[in-house]
Amino acid sequence: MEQLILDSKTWLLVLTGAGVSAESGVPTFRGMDGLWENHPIEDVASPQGFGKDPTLVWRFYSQRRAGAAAVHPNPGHDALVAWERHLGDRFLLATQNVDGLHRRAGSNRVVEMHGNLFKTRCSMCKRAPFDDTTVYPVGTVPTCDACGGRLRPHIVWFGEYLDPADMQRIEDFALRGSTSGGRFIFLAAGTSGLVYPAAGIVDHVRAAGGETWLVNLDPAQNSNRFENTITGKSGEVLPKLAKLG
Ligand code: BV8
Ligand code: ZN
Repeated sequence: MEQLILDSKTWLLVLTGAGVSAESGVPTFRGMDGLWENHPIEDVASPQGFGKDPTLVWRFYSQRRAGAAAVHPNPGHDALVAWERHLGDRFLLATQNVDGLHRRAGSNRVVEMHGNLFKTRCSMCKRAPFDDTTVYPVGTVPTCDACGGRLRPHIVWFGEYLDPADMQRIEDFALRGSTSGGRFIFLAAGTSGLVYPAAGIVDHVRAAGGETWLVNLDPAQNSNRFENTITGKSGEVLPKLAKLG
């Protein structure tokens, strides 16, 4: 397999998707073929869905919260921790995953673009999102003890904007990497390249002259926009892919 040389000249931006957590036992989105208990994912991961049936949405997220708490990081997560430790502030991990496994594995330089299953916020008042591991009983919708409004998962749903600060952090890193005079590399792993704006990062990197790599089990929607594509399981490929120089 080709090797990714990570040395003192390398700047590396990594994007991960559900495929990186698949070997930990977390179901992927396309693996659920966009359905959950025969509900289209947009019905349980959108503000409209939450407005229509908050009990169903909380059942979906409580189930995934319990599921994510019961699994562990896999060697793919561990490899990314090693790369961060080697590259320091010339490494940044942007993840679409909400399962919290990157942080549990030891990643610190992480942008959780789509939120986190273990955070809850009020859908009504400006109370800050808070850590929450509660698996709420089926049929209940938790309410805010400050304003009585419905609580919601601190997740970016379809049709909702990502946190501008998160996107800014990714863009700033890509700008520094691409103007560093070193080698700026973007590697996406375990993502079907369907969901924007995450799926568009590869285009920004190419426009900035960066090198692009994709590690995925199947061809992704945006595979053809990557210069280097490695087909395989991230838990097997990532630990062997990098040569730390
Ligand atoms: C936004 C939180 C502005 C929920 C998620 C039409 C065209 C283009 C865009 C749009 C459009 N219509 C609407 C949009 C915008 C929409 C979008 O992109 N829709 C797509 C579906 C077309 N995007 C948005 O709404 C975003 N916001 O655009 O705001 C705006 C505002 C108002 C109106 C319009 C626009 C918000 C997107 C965030 C949505 N929230 N997650 C939750 O998690 O419950 S997205 C959700 O999908 C997850 O975060 C997930 O991570 C993400 C993407 O999926 P993947 O991670 O890629 O996972 P997937 O299962 O798809 O693929 C796994 C891959 O891994 C597979 O390819 C498989 O082969 C591979 N694999 C499997 N096992 C392994 C493996 N690879 C390696 N190793 C293995 N072992
Ligand atoms: Zn409130």
